[in-house]
Amino acid sequence: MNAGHGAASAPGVPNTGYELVVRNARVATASDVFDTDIGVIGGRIAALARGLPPGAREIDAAGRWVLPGGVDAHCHLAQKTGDGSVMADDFLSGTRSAACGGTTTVIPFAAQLKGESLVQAVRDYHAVADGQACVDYAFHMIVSDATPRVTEEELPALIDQGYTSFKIYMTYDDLKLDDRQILDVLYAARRHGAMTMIHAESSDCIAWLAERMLAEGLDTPPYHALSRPPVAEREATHRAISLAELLDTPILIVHVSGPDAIEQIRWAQTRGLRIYAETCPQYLFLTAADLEGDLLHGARCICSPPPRDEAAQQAVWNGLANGTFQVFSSDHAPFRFEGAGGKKPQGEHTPFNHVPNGIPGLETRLALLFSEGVLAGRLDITEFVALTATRPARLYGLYPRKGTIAIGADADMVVWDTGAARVIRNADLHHNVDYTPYEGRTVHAWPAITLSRGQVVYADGVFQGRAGHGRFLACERPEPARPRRAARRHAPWLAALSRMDPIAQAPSGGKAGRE
Ligand code: DUC
Ligand code: ZN
Ligand code: ZN
Repeated sequence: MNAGHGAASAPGVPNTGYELVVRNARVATASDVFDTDIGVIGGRIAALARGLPPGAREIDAAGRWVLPGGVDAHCHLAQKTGDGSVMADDFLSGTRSAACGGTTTVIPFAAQLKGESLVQAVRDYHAVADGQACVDYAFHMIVSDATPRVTEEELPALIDQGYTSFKIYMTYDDLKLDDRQILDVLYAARRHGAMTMIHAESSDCIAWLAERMLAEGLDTPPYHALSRPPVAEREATHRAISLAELLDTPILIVHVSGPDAIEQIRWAQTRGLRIYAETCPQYLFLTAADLEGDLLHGARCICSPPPRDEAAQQAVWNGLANGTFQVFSSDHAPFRFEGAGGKKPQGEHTPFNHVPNGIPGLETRLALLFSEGVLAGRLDITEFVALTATRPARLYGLYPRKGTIAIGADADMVVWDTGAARVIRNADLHHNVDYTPYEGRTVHAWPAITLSRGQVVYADGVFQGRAGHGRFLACERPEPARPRRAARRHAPWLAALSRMDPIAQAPSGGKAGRE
């Protein structure tokens, strides 16, 4: 396994070729646990063996867990909004916060506003990202205007260039697509091999309830949750699954909040459909009660779908443990509580429907799950790695470069301190948000050292990275986004489309998504 060749050594250090050796590591991947030293050359893992010769730099893990750096496949940084709100984190502060929480790859969203070109949206997003990031990054896209030009020209070209996933919305007037438009987007995903992420909440159910609540003066944060009940999420989840089944196209349902949607997803998975699902810390550690309090206190925890109740938290834990969920992301959507552009555009009496949706969580995602999942005995360490690094990398075309500890992978790794209690305090975090929903919560795991391509970006409680270290990652077409093919037997309507549909025609095992 020792691939020690090539690199120059620092003055006075024997030339073993390793620019870095992480010694005495207890490594977990998505499938295995083993004790090893890790040799790094050129920012990549070059050797996994005990007793490696000295490297130019050495880190002694002293038997602690060394895990793949986190891949946060759902976070919002410097994203354009249409309502005057301003994301508190740009690529510098967001990726700094990520590094300090053990995340070494982020995938935020290049958002298309209605009427805008998707290509231009991606170009604009590069302008705010490139040169700023402290860890590596890829882009999802948000498709809010599914015109023929977008689905037939822009999406295929962008997918070819490494933007191989996009999110669509079933709610929010400025973002939502109707079912016909969703089918257009899914068909493009099918033809070109991309992964579609879906925000599944029923726009009309929510609007109907919210209008009536607001007319009655019921406009405080708890009504945000009451206007977006589980049934609205369940209905949209089922509809999204049905649209995906119609076109035999894999989808990933993002930020799933509780048992109603989980049951739909499990049902679809049991039917053999390629339906993937993501959940987030807010559905394990918050409830709708966190939206209560004086005036806008609860606006800090306004996000969509909203956090539910303790029974829903348990259902989400069960879904993590039984494989219903493939991904655990932060859905970091950072808005400051105080000040312009933040949670209170109309002051202390801002109605809930004017509070920007989203909560911060990039830096706390891994520690919360490690502590309450692994250390509390709810998840195996391998499952933790799969949920937070390996599967998101696979689902979005970054594996095996990202998301694992293996020869040839980027040397993105985290040495973990476990055992000691640590109280989460916003004052200790590195994002640009003036609160954390997890203030005062105790965790028993926290990164000791974060390495991005072999460079220390966080150690001993101190950010040690720099803007511009992070590189843009062009994504491959994800294998999990391939249609099931066998479904053709059960979907003769797709066979009828086959003259237009290269996937339906290609022999089994053929290349997905190439026209
Ligand atoms: N959806 C997200 O994915 N993030 C924040 C708010 C939302 O509605
Ligand atoms: Zn969403
Ligand atoms: Zn989000």
